[in-house]
Amino acid sequence: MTESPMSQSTYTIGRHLMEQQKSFAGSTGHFTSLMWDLTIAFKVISTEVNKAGLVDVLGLTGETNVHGEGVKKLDIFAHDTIFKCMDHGGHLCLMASEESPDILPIPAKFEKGEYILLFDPLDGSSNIDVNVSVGSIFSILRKKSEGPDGRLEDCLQPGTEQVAAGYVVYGSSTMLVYTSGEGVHGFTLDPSIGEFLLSHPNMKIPERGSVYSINEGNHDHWDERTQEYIQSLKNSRDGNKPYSLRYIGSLVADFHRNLLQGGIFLYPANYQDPDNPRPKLRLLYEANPLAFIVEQAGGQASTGHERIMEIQPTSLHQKIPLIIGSGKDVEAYETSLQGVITPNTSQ
Ligand code: P6P
Repeated sequence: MTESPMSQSTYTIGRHLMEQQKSFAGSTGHFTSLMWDLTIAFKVISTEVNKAGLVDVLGLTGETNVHGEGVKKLDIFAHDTIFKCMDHGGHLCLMASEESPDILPIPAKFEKGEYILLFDPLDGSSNIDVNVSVGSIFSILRKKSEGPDGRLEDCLQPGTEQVAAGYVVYGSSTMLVYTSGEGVHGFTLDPSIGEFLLSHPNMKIPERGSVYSINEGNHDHWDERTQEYIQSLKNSRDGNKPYSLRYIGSLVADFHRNLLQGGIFLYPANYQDPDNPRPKLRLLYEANPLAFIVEQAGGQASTGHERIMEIQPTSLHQKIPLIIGSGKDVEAYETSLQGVITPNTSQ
């Protein structure tokens, strides 16, 4: 059925979720209302992020606000907002947050469900003070353990077990991008009506980009093959222009740009110190959800040696090298690493 322009512009995420629910035989509606509850949390966070710069101007000292309430750091505010929006819906049996050292059980007074929510409530939050885009990232798994309460083992599932994953980028506009295995879809928040409207259906990443995203300041910490690969991007080849460096330092913003325009994001480990390779990005809260999205969009996500989504997690805050983006670019990097014996890089 061809969507009329009017129906396209009012194609809300709620309508999208209901239509997707119909396509899943035997669906109970739990996933739909879980996702709906998440969108509420993201709208609340978007409002706070977008007025963050006014904390001082409005006399909000950062200690107490006009209502006498403590003005929390935004990443703690985002964590608390997601937890409070998600703890009572009866769809989750457990949560885990990048901001919390341990698993987050559902309060005993609430009904429990079959899903687990892993989230990075506000990635790149240090960028807020300089008005750079930040983001929330989420990953949804299905409980595998016995009994009503989720357990740590339910969080430590490979990325291939994800039921859904997504991110919200709080930038010039607030945009939610998610997949439930049926392609990648982008919804832009219309603050005038408080609705996420479908703006980017069936997103696909170009198979090769012309942009690379990496913190060049870490150059001396990379292994030689990575140094050689990055150098090769700076040289024109096959008559093509050199790649451009675009690095915002906010994972969701860098990933989102590359998803739309093509390119490769790299956060290798520090191989110059084999005893302390120090990867930075987290497997459960960053690498796996973005890997699900990029693969559904036709791209790839790797440590440089193995597919991110096939890694068996060993701890909640495990860190991992992340090479993610256009498939041809990720493959070119993996090829450049052939023969490099690197230490076990996940911590
Ligand atoms: P660096 C932000 O602090 C973050 O976790 C990601 O959003 C971002 O990609 C990365 O760290 C930037 O790290 O070492 O380049 O500042």
